[in-house]
Amino acid sequence: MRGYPKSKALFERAAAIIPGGVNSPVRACRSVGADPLFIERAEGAIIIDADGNQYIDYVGSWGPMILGHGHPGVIAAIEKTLKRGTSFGAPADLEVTLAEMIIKAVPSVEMVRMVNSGTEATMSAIRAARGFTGRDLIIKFDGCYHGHADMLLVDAGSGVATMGIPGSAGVPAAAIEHTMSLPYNDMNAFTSVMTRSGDKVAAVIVEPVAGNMGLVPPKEGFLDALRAGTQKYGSVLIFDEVMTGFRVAYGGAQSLYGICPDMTCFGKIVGGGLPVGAYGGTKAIMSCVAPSGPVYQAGTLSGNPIAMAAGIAALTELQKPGFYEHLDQTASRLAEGLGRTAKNVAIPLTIHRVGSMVGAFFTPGPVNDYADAKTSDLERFSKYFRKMRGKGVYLPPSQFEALFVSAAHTDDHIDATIRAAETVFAELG
Ligand code: KE4
Repeated sequence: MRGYPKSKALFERAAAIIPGGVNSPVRACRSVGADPLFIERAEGAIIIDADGNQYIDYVGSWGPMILGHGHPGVIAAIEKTLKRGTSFGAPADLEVTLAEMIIKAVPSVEMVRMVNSGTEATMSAIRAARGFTGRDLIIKFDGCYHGHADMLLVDAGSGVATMGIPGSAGVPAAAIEHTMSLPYNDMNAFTSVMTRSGDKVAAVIVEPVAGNMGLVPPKEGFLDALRAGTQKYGSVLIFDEVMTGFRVAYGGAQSLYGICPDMTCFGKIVGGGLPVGAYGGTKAIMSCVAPSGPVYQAGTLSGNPIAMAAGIAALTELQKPGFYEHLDQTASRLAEGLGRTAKNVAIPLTIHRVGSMVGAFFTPGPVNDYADAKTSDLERFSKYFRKMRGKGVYLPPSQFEALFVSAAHTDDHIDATIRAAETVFAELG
């Protein structure tokens, strides 16, 4: 039987001085009725808590750990670069190398700027799009999360295409008055808004594969409709590939679906587990960014050499022949196994997979948007989460997140996970 005394003691100390005892809300595990585990270390597909309990990890630091934890190539690159110092506040070779790798991997990106998080990437991309077009209106989609910049913390309005309402305390109505949120995968809603207001739309920002309402792939034609509509009215199409970039393919979701956005946002994998974000796009748009142009954006630690070295090492590994084929086979084994075991005990489970991202909704489905995702049985999901953690499987603590499989996950890890799920589903039935 697993015990958690050290995690419990650490959580008590943390809760007294850090909001909710965590440095990012989802880690608090509140939506699944559990306390967070404090992690001692991680290696490959395994994460070890402060009490020495081991788990097969499907959070992967929320996406960055596609190689598995503590990859020797990444660690070596960090150690080597540390000897040069940790931060210069001046340009260095490594940030140029990583920029060149991103541009080579993602042809729609002609220029790129490094930042320190996905939030900074999307916030800056929107400012650049507004500066480039001289327009204010932004369109996003319900259930898509683009970080916590004020203008993107929007809950869908009551109707299909009403202006958003603040999705958080502290976000003034003025901050989101130019942000509209539409149902994901709803081409008609999008097209009718663009017909009415397209010439006022600065940018449309979308997760090309949604990973923040659980995993919801784009419907056939949805991304094409966004591309056509933004092209027609001179709006900037921004693909938020913070999660999907270098995850679902080396060229990101845009390479899978054959859509060329005007701007792309990156994060997570591109930093190899260290704090990195990036935003890029056409030369015409990116030349508007200071100091080349009038759109201001800055960052003390942007392009940090240690983080750049980790990102370069990670992307170098991802280019090895067969990397994604093998990764996707492992993820497919997991998705198929979860679906099969749930079906065997008549648990309604809708499974989605895109590359090495896997989603499992406790609802009969289909799940094509946020409204569908919210039909999931959250109580049943919470029990599933707690029981799986008790059996040594570390899942994302929310129905509205995606599982991440890494190159360090073996068939044995997957089969052990499926065996645990078989027992848990039977108990939930
Ligand atoms: P960060 O600022 O957290 O680095 O990135 C924000 C962001 C932007 N765009 C997409 C598509 C994202 O998924 C994210 C962050 N993802 C969440 C997990 N769903 C981060 C986990 C957390 O908030 O702790």
